Amino acid sequence: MSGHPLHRFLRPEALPTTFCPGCGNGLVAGALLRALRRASLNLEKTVFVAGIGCAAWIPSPHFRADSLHVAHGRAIPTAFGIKLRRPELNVIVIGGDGDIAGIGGNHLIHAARRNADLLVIMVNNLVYAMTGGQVGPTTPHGLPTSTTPYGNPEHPMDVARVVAAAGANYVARWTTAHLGALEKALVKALGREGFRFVEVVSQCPARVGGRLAMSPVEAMKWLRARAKPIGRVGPEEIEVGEFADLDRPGLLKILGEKRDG
Ligand SMILES: Cc1ncc(C[n+]2csc(CCOP(=O)(O)OP(=O)(O)O)c2C)c(N)n1
Ligand SMILES: [Mg+2]
Repeated sequence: MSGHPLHRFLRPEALPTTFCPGCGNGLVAGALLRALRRASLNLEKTVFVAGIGCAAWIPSPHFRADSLHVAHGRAIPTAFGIKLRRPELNVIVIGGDGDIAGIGGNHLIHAARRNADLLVIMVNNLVYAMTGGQVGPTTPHGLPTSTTPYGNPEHPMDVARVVAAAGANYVARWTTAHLGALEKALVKALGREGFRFVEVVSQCPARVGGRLAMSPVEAMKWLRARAKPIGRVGPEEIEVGEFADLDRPGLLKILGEKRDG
């Protein structure tokens, strides 16, 4: 690792990561670190907040930055508390589908509605991976999981569309098989104020791939083949692209204007 341009963002004592071989979390971490470098963001002015789950381990312990690991589902309100107190900091939330859209779903919708000045990155590996691969709010209909061994009888929530409808400034969805587009979306999101949400559909070799006898490479080919542009998506496919791209003032600016005026 030494000498690699991203090395300055990582804590050497935390490497190698504890992620399973072939996990998408390393790809998401790489895309985010490249985006931070491209956006010339100072990590000393950045705070990462994560709840509980495998994806929540992306920032802490790996990133050489201040990070908080908080209660499951509560990363968004904690992060906005930090942003309100220290508006000069970049505050970035990273978590899984269960953390952000399941137990934390109400916080997500209302932070988007308020256009709260946060970047939220949700790694959607389709299940609650850390606890054993249980069905969650984004599990596709029919997918077998540890709690739905005959296939998920429910239908998933389209989280990117929900967040866009709730009022977020910027919303994009890509997969770990679209790292260039993901990095671009993260750079754009880092440059905005207000609520920004980037969903990354990702492979989970341990809890999903194993059950389907699909290797990480096959899973990424599956993601690439299933991803279709917005509005051109079939029932079993993954809609990718930008769902919101607005430049409205964030909540902090509005609160500041009210206070000063
Ligand atoms: C309040 C609370 N409820 C439940 C749990 C158990 N728990 C830990 S991680 C997790 C699921 C995480 O799933 P997700 O957010 O999708 O992350 P992943 O592991 O899939 O990356 C759950 C239910 C907990 N730690 N705290
Ligand atoms: Mg998950």
